[in-house]
Amino acid sequence: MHQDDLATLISLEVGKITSEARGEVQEMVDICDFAVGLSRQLYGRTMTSERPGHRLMETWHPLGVVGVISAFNFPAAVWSWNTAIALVCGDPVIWKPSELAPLTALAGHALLARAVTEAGAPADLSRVVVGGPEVGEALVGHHGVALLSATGSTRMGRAVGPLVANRFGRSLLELGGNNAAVVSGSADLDLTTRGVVFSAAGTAGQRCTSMRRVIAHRSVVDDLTERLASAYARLPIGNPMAGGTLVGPLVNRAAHEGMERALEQAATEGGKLVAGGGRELEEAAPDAFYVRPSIVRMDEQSPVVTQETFAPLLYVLPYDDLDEAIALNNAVPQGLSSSVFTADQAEAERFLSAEGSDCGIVNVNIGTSGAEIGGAFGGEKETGGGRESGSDAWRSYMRRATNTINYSGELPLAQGVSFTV
Ligand code: UN1
Repeated sequence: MHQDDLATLISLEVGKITSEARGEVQEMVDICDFAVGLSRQLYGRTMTSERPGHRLMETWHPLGVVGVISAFNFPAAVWSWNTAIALVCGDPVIWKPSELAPLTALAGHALLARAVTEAGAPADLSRVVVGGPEVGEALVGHHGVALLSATGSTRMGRAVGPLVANRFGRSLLELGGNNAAVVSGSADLDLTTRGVVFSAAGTAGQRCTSMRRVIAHRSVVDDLTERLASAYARLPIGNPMAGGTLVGPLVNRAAHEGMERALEQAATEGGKLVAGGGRELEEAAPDAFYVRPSIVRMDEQSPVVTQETFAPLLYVLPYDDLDEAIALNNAVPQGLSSSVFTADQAEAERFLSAEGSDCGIVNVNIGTSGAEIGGAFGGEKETGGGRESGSDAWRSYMRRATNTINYSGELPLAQGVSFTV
């Protein structure tokens, strides 16, 4: 096992704290286990034929080469979700990792290459190509790439999606999120505070599933904000590989600038800073961008709140009734993850129902991040619509053939059509 070595590389390259970096490697291990079992469960259906002496069924075949473009924030897990499933579906994989995490990519890929050799499979089943946008463009434009699975910003997805569609390739997009928790008046505020802090400040707010909005009932919004602000003030920030640290650095200067810009915009839109707001450890580590996770109270969902800022910046808004909270949850362009914290089962069920959250991930009494690999992962609207990882996400990596087999010796036509020559 190389869990600790890979986790160290992830911490070094992207600043993830050790526990989360190990968790990411665990996600790799889990999806590999899942894929091995899945390899015996790529089921097709058998349907009753309307014609006597006929059988109707579907079979699933490998789709072809899968191109994977992954982001810096999950430099090992997202590749693994795609690759483990693609390989058991019979598809070779070409991977373009983030330019910010090439070492994790080379190490992860070397482990796979070893496993491929040990299994006696063709060495070219999997390739990693480290490089800039030109590598991504080559995958996007190449007719030989049957499925392009791309994780990153909505801007990237907006560019990639039409290009792949134009050559009738398939794309699987996992783009931005703007994930909210609705906190009802009946919620357990202690549990809620812990859930929100992990999702909003954990990973320095750099997961697609990071919580960016709390929509809290007016009866609890002040109490909750105070609890969150006090938890934020106690967050240990620093070297991600030092024991006890909960918040490492942002990935780079641009991420810090993005957070600063959003904080300024929030202030002009009426936001009130209640926690954080500044850079930390600047003297000790001038090239690293440590920030104190921030909370901004807003009276309403102003434009800055509807944008995804990839940093630990949480907006807290009040609501008066659940319909309004659901409307606010859904009134953003992104649709990845969401949660409701409540002790009221009817409220939870409403949030989960078709009239509830419009996201691909909808949770009750846990935060928006930290999904298990067993479920399908992805979201709607500007999140791109793709589903990766568990459940039946494998179907995107295969092509389906519908087969009709006639063993009747006659030639009856479907729909009762008569055509005799
Ligand atoms: C991502 O941020 O791109 O649900 C993936 C989670 C992780 C995966 C996040 N299991 O937060």
